[in-house]
Amino acid sequence: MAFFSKLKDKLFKSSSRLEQGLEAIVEDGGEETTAPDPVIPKPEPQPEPVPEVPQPQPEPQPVETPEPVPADPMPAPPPPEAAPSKFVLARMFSRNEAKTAIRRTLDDDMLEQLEELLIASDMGVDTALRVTSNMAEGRLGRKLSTQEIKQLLAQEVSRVMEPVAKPLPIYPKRPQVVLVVGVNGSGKTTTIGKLASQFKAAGKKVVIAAGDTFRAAAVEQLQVWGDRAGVPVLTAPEGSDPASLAFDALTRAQEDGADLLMIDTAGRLQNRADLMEELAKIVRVIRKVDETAPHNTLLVLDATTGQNALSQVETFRKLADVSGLVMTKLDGTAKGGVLVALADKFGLPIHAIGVGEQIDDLAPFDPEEFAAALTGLDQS
Ligand SMILES: Nc1nc2c(ncn2[C@@H]2O[C@H](COP(=O)(O)OP(=O)(O)OP(=O)(O)O)[C@@H](O)[C@H]2O)c(=O)[nH]1
Ligand SMILES: [Mg+2]
Repeated sequence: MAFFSKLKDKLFKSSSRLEQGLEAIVEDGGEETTAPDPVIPKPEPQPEPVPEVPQPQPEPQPVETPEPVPADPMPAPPPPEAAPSKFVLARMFSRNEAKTAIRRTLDDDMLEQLEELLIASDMGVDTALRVTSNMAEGRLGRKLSTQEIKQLLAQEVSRVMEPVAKPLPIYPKRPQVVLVVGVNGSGKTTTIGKLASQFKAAGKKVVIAAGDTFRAAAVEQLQVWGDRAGVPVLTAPEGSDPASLAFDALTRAQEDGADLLMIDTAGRLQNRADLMEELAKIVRVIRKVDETAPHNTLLVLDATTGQNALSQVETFRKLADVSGLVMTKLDGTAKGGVLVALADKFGLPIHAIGVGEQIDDLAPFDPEEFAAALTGLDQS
């Protein structure tokens, strides 16, 4: 299955909520028209080219062309150097839309409804306002179909997400130390297991340190993931000092010539001061072995917590030098919009998204795919 349709499938709850909401908005006050609105002009051209989609796709899709896919369905007239697919797409849309479609005039009422819908999808008030006002720019008074609204929304969402879509950077420094933090149950251990498996498959030598020494079950869980990924897991007795385990793990990773050391941490401590002290101690101690460590501090967030993810970022940025985010549990939640709010508010890199509990359910973050999946836009 093409990755896109998998993501769309998995983001079904988010996309179906938005999709149904958009349909309801257009139908409310819209009317059936046969003549398509001639243009949805966008004042400025698309600034960024579409990034390459890494997954091979079974049939030719417009996203595979090296040229940017037009976000506006009917550019008129298309520039002479536009890719053939642009014309094909534009013709396709004109044909389909020319039949009959319900269109609604974009006015303040409609914009307000769109804002409410986006806020209800956990995009947050500020981001929802910004996105809708960008959608409206130069288009007030135009008649738009649901498909056109979806395209506009997807375009604006991917514009917000584009700058933060960055894979976990790999440095020449070996071993590269990745500290993984996040609240209890956010998916830290699972994400480490998935990442370890992917890096191993890419030929990297990976070591995991089970830094959550508070719960014996946590260590066992990590060992199961380590076995699945074929990666050694260094552990310490329950209740022992996580910082000293991290120290030993880094020393061992150096001796073994490992490329990557991933350090799991506990999500639940008595209070924030404890958590801060523990993370600070881990960092202090590993710096005795390598003063440049940790090279990445990954904050793992659970999408199902919705707006709460925003305050978690604020909290953890005070506790640790967070360098990037992983958003888990995007499958089965209607709160996927929170990722747009996070990107808009903090601008921290989003390295990957978790879309399930299995080892291969961690995907690189692709803004175009995400935007299309979130809005229910059919890209095929
Ligand atoms: N559906 C789904 N479940 C996930 C995903 N990532 C993690 N989980 C599940 O979320 C639960 C908690 O995951 P853990 O990896 O144990 O979370 P943690 O942050 O290590 O938790 P603590 O060690 O208690 O702090 C487990 O049941 C995982 O299977 C995901 O992307 N999708
Ligand atoms: Mg854990």
